[in-house]
Amino acid sequence: MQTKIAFLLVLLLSGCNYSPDKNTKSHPRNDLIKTEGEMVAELTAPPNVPAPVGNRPAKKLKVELEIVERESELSDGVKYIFWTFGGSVPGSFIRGRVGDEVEFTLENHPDNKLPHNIDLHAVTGQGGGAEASFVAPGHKKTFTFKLINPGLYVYHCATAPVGMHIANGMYGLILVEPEGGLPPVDREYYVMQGDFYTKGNYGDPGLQPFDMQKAIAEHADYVVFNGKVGALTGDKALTAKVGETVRLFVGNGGPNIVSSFHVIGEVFDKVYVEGGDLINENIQTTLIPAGGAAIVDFRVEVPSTLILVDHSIFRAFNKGALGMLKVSGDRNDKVFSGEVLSGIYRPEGNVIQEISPSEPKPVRAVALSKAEKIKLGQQIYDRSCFACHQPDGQGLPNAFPPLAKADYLNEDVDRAIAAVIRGLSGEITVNGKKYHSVMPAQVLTDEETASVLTYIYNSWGNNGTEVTPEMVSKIRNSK
Ligand code: HEC
Ligand SMILES: [Cu+2]
Repeated sequence: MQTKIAFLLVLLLSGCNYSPDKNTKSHPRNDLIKTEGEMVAELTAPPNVPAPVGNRPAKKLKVELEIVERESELSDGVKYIFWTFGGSVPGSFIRGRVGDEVEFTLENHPDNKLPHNIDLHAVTGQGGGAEASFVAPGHKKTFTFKLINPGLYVYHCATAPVGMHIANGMYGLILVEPEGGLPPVDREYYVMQGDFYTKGNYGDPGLQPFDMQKAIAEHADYVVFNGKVGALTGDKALTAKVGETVRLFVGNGGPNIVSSFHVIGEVFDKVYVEGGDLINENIQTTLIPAGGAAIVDFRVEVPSTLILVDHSIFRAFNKGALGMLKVSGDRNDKVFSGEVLSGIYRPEGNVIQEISPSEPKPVRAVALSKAEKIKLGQQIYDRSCFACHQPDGQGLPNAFPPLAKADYLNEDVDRAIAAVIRGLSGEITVNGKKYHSVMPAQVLTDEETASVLTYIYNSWGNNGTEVTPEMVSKIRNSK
């Protein structure tokens, strides 16, 4: 009995884990780290990040960040007045290391209309620097702080009304690397989610003012990565090669919406949870709070187009929270074989599903030009068709027919319009191959249908047909 108690005591004592080493690691006195020399911080616009700190000593780090209020696109054809740190949304990426003494200068461009400031979550001090940096247009303010805690931190404007300044794009990330730097990887990217509130609905063209009521109600019209629908798709997709390690510095500026960050077709080998020291492994989806961040690391093993999404999934396919990472290189059939066999399995029967349409959208007074249709059409394609018909309209063998150089499409425009607005089922032959599947009816306006088809007809070697809303309405009414 006595030996048992003694054994338990030993266990308890060793379980309490007291060791001076551990203690200093979790409570380091980074405020005492001495600096050697000074340097000007490299700042980068998304999706790029400055060079890693490596094993440089702590320094005096000079950061000069300019606030720019400017008009830019929230989506193709949708304009918005963004307020930015450094001209981009999210703002310039700032990278330092523990022990750095930052001399931070915030400049408010003379053409700006409003005062602003900055609250950096990496700062230990009053308001994260908000009071010290409050600056009117045509002025600049300098304050200093020491980077004490390593991690990935959000910064944002904190000028009243705070929500409005953030909603207009005033946020970014500052990375504080640990002593010796983060483990090196082959590629690093900067991705930040944000939600936007406009007077019009998603996709309504023209200059869209901020809508305070929707922001208060948290009814986002747009949820996007890097400030724009499509900022990371098509030719702006991120890239990597098979065998490389990729690190994403992912932030969420909010102002309201929490992100269920996920990459379709990949598993995160490592997640630095909430951007801190805790590393979780083998993660599918990581939660990124508004005003928070995470670092995700993964190795890419096979060629594919990985899709970055907020897995609160309507945001991805209907509000813009979708990006791409194109992985090129050799196949590895052991890791992923692609389709081996396919057949039709349809327990619910062949009924075409229709989503009940919302209120009809107002008809535009002036018809869109062909070029405008193609632009709008590409956006609709990326949102509504691409998941099945694939990025370049190539389709998927035995499942989704191609739209690129498709005889079925090019032969008969009325038939194509009908397929889009009513859906399509039963056997069809496209380019000599038989398909027997179901395409759901697409809930699109006449103009949207005309635009997406015009885009398709004018892409990928198709015959250049221009489809008008009138042609669509004729088919719709001939039911
Ligand atoms: C859920 C998957 C899915 C989505 C989304 C989808 N389609 Fe289809 N589409 C299909 C399938 C499956 C067929 C073949 C149906 C059959 O076998 O009868 C098809 C057939 C077609 C055809 C005729 C065949 C051809 O290759 O020319 C056209 C045109 C077409 N789709 C256009 C579109 C457009 C435009 C959109 C977006 C607005 C879209 N589709 C969205 C699955 C989809
Ligand atoms: Cu501001």
